[in-house]
Amino acid sequence: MPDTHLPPLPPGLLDSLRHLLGPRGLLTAPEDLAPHLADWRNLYRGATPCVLRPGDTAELAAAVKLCAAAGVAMVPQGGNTSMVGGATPDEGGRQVVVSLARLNRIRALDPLDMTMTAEAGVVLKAAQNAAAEAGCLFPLSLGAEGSATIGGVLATNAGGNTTVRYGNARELMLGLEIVLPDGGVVQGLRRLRKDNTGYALRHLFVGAEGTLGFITAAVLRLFPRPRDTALAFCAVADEAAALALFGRFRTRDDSAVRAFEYMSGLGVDFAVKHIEGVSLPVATRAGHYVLVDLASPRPDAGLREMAESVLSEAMEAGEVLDAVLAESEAQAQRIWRIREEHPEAQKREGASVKNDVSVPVSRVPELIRRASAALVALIPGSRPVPFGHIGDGNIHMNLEQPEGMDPAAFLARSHDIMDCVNAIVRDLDGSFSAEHGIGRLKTDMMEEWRGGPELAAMRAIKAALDPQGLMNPGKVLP
Ligand code: FAD
Ligand code: 2HG
Ligand code: ZN
Repeated sequence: MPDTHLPPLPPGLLDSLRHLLGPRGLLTAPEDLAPHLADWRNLYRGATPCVLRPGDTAELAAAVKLCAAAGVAMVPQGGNTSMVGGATPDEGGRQVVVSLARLNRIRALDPLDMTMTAEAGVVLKAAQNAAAEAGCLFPLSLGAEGSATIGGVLATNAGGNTTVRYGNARELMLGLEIVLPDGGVVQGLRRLRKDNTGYALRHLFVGAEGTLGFITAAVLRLFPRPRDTALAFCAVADEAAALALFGRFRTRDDSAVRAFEYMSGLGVDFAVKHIEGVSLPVATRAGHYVLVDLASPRPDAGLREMAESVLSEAMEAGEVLDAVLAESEAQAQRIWRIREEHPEAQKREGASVKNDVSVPVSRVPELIRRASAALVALIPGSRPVPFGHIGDGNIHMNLEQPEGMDPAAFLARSHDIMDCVNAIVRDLDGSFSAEHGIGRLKTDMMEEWRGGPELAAMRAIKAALDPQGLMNPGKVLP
């Protein structure tokens, strides 16, 4: 609850910010603030005196200087699609939300350098489109790409569907422009493949979730546009068969595997049940499915023939039970929706707890089997819905509430559920947060998983760059 004994902001600050940013750049009306206060999962609902919406880097830097001088905390926000409450202010009512939405220009695109310089507020889908218009590919792809921003995907080091081929956001970044917590601007928009000039500061800000400063623009790597593609949706015998199929495709042509995604039978059932236009594209209803997306810049790569050959081998081996190859781009998109609508379908089915975990790829089948059994033993009737980026060892080991259970009573067990999965993940040498980050949700896990010298070094970096502790307080570090 807001502390009503203290003024929300030091006197005069709002006037100075209004003068600097103008009416478009400073929101204070409750109806304008509301969309910035709750997270996508509705886990948190914060409060803020205002939302700043600077129009360019210089305005942001000047606003940050004013806030820093007044000792006011700032919460960077892009598309507000964080899965861990990273972009929402706390309930105290004194943290200022800083939206990067108006920094939404593509500043440069060079097909020969294979780079694009995009501002932080450019929506991921718009960045993909800009690259495509220039005959190139910006490969980062995730379900929230219609809202998530370049600043947000870099600040969380997002992964998504194509990490298996192109890497996560960090690997797609060559340079950054940054506004530091005191308002200083780091001009690091260098589009160089080689640049060993002291500490690689840019990498500190990727994955820092806005706790060290603002990303205002980035130089991103581009790739050749795919000219041959093939997409298969397969019913597979079990988790081990899904992984074996991944191995078969990778051995045949590693560079062609653009995405390799696992879905459980229940997750697919939820997508079919809750999302209009989604249907099962194979005749066989199975306990496990995979989506295989192949792409090559070579028009004559013969990916369809390759997929047919690999799938028939896998069928003979009993790994694949049934499969369909998309006949058109429209069918490929319909098949992708089955996978991409998993988060929304789970939301509509009821309360669910997410476990965004990773293990070495070879141990994914054991993770899914052990965690599913342990979760059902923990909460009888609960429904495990594992899905995701099996080719990266990153499974969303999510748990749906038992049918008919009070959602609040189920969510009250969230920490037991996460602890249950994390104990198995630890045993398998994995990580408790693969791609969504720590945000506010997982700070209490940091001591146990990253404590000792590792956490001490993180705290030292934070203290050096943000000595007043004004950048996104309460996130990442416990
Ligand atoms: P926000 O949610 O606004 O912010 C995220 C964090 O970054 C916050 O800590 C915020 O303070 C900070 N931040 C934002 N902008 C800046 C900036 N310019 N400078 C400094 N800090 C900043 N993630 C994956 O990795 N893979 C997926 O497959 C995936 N799928 C998703 C599917 C759905 C349906 C949803 C809702 C989310 C999904 N996510 C996924 C979560 C993912 O973290 C976000 O979609 C994305 O990375 C966040 O972008 P955003 O612009 O919405 O950032
Ligand atoms: C995805 O891969 C996202 O779809 C969201 O990372 C995962 O909803 C989830 O748990
Ligand atoms: Zn994911």
